Amino acid sequence: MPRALITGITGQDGLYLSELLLAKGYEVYGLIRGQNNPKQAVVERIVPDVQLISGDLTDLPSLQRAMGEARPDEVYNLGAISYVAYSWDNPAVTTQVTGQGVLNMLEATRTYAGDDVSSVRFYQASSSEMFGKAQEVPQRETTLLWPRSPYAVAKVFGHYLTINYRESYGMHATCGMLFNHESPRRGAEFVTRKVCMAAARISLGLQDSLGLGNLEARRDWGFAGDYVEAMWRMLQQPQPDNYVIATGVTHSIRDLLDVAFDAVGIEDWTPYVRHDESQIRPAEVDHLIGDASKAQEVLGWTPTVTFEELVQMMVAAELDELAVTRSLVE
Ligand code: NDP
Ligand code: GDR
Repeated sequence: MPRALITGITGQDGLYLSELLLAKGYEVYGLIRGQNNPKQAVVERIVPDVQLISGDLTDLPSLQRAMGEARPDEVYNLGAISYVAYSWDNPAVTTQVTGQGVLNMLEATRTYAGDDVSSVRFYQASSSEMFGKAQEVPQRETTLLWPRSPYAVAKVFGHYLTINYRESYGMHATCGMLFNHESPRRGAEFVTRKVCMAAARISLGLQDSLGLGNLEARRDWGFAGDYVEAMWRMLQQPQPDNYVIATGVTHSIRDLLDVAFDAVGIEDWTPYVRHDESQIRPAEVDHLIGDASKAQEVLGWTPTVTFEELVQMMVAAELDELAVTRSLVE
């Protein structure tokens, strides 16, 4: 039975990846931080077969202990401070977790693997945010990186360090350069979930309005379930490499509002949406759109969920959850 260690187990991708690996017969270990993490209960409910190990990406000894306990064949480093806006307000802690945390995980993996360093396969969650001020459209694996936030700078550090450990030590260390991927499990701070929650609540009279920042921002949005499949396929390759994972289609926040409000029967969302200046970022990323043709050729990977299907799925999940909450209250 193959064994996997996942950092970021309580996050969106950690949950989907756990489900995928468990279904494939893996023994799955998840790193969980904090002395009483409130999300532990969520992990235990959704993926009860995952074995949780206490540890923190900023604490190398805890990671070394986790490696010894999990004895993994594959390590998926998904843990990070992942909210871009937060990284301007908290640049030092973002650098420590999202940047230095990668160094800690690479070191823990390398020293655990010992002489047979390529026997443990390593996945690093790199990001399309690294392309930032895009130097080429669409972006591919070779596009020059130009990060635009402390988060993206930390991701660039982790990306190049992963490549460096591959080249220096012969580690089977792979970078997935993933564009935005969403789902009903997306954190409520991210714009897709925020809009879908608000559309559902407004349609039921539970909320009056929704404050948003830049409505012209565009993203290449896919479904998280598809993207964790790509992560797994990357680690099944004989050689480590870098792969862009994307849909190749972009939409604006306005398009997101159109689909989400349409899904609840509201044709015109403009009376409900107000400008929230606090959501404007010190620097925005440009035209991010990914070219995943390498992943398609080498991994046989293609996205299966369209933008419209994704947003409709997320709104439907919000409505279901609100119906459950209401039935409990009544
Ligand atoms: P989430 O924000 O949902 O999850 C982040 C995870 O990191 C959580 O489990 C969190 O734990 C954990 N974490 C935070 N700080 C620490 C720490 N100090 N030590 C250990 N774990 C920590 O992210 P996603 O699931 O959406 O993304 C997974 C990875 O992929 C992240 O690295 C993200 O940056 C990257 N990425 C995501 C994309 C996306 O569109 N979703 C696109 C490209 C890259 P806790 O619950 O305790 O806070
Ligand atoms: P992003 O996701 O920064 O792309 O990072 P987010 O959903 O936060 O923002 C997307 C775009 O929407 C605009 N926007 C708003 N965003 C939020 N969160 N809240 C608002 O009210 C709002 N109004 C407008 C933003 O300006 C931005 O342009 C995600 C994360 O998962 C990263 O970890 C990951 O690396 C990248 O995707 C790829």
